[in-house]
Amino acid sequence: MTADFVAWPEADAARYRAAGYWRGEPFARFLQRVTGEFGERTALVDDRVRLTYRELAERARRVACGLRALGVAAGDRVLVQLPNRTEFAVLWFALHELGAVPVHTQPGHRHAEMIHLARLSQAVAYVIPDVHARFDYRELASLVRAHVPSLRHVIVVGDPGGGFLAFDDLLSTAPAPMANGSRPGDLAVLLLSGGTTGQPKLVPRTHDDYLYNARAAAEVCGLDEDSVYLAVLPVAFNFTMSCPGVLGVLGAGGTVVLADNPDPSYCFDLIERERVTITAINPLLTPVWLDEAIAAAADLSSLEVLQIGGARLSDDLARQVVEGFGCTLQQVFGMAEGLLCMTRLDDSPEVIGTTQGKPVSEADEVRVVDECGVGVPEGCVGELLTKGPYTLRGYYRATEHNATAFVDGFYRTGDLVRRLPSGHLVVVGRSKDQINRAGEKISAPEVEGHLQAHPAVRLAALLPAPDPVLGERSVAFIVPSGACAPTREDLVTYLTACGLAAYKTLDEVRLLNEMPSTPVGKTDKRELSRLLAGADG
Ligand code: J2J
Repeated sequence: MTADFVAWPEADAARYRAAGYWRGEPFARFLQRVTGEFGERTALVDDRVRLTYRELAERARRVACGLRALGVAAGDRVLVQLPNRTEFAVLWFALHELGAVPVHTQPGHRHAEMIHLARLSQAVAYVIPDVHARFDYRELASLVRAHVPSLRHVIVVGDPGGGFLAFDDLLSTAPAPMANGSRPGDLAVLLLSGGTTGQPKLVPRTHDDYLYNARAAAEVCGLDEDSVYLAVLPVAFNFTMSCPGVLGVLGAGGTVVLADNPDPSYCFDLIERERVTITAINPLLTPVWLDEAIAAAADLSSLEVLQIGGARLSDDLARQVVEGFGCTLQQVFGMAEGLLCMTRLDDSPEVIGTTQGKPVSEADEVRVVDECGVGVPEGCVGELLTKGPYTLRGYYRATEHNATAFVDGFYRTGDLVRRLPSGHLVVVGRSKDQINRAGEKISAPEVEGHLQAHPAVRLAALLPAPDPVLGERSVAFIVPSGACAPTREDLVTYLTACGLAAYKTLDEVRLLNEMPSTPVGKTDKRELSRLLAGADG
């Protein structure tokens, strides 16, 4: 155990090494290796540039040298809030050249999340675009830097404005030899957890475990040098980064095409132009893509695999996808914390259409338990617990939370599943205090904390309600503090002013005179769920 994260017990680690899951290759060496193997092949494509493996490595080296000149050193954490552009990958590998640690954040995060993540990670630098999706990240970065003394540098891809550094200046640094002492068991990346607590948590992933995650996924997906992957969801998302995503494709010698936005007509043009073979979307995008695929003029014949994950895909939509796209559907049930389940490309249509897949590694251990932690019979619903060679053993700097989030080294996923005799899992619900709104995870306690600081709110509780488009919508139950009850608009405006990402919105507000509570005085969310179910029919 280090101060910051919980390492695997040595007995498990030795087993994972002996079995060849962990290969002792830090990401800096991974890049050298794939550059040696695939040097002149195309590694990355975006709307602006195409980079070969060699060019990617050279750029990463230059940026690493530029960062080193700024004083960024091995072990330092760096916040990365970049959209899907080649600079994301160049920066990511530059940080690994240095032995520094990227902290993944989402493009939608605003000052509440970013200040918290900067403080939690004690980041020394923050890398942003100038303007993306009509939002000026330089203003956000000014605010974050003013609140977090550890943040010494803000680096901007694009126009740095006054006072910040230009990523392009780092790129023009003369490359020099680099050596870092990264060990394969060291922290390699901090991912963002979906969250069930008051403040977002960070998931520590090591070189050994994260590379295995990507390689195992790449094997399941049959990737090779001819694979062309279209990154549609944000690359910072674990799904897009390593399931198999950017890292799995680069490991196989394939090409990653980065889409600036998920609009189907734009993405379909990319699929046609780049002869994309595999891509990944979430259930929210699925009907929109399906409509366009049916109507499309674009040639999607190169597409072999369409991965869908992040939220439950309905069996009905799964059937339509298979018919509409004419390629193999792969359901993906994953989590930043580790465990990755995928349907196999040769699973029967029934299995692909109705399950969320099975673990990618034979070393993944899965338990399905009841509320007392006792295993349930096969086929019955229970909470999914898991441990394995790429599932965390503790959140980053979160000793107190870790005491309840794990049991016997197993991570308590908070997902309710049924396990079939084949090992495939069906996700049927959730016991954790989270809303999965269109694949974006909202921690209920985080939003409740903000709502309860509103002067017109005495008590607040956030719950999911089924929604035909979003999958789940967020419903806030509010007990007002006085006669003047706040409206939904008041509260949404307030949450925005608090600096929360826009997806943590309230789709509906219901007023109550009193909050139902449990015998120990906690909000009774079961009762609120019953209320919701009753009212919804
Ligand atoms: C139901 N719920 C799902 C699915 C995730 C691949 C794919 C997704 C994520 C991800 C990821 C689901 N059906 N198919 O990291 O590598 C819900 C579960 C899970 C939580 C994790 C990947 N796929 N979920 O979504 O860390 O509740 O990762 O525990 O954002 O999403 O969320 P997140």
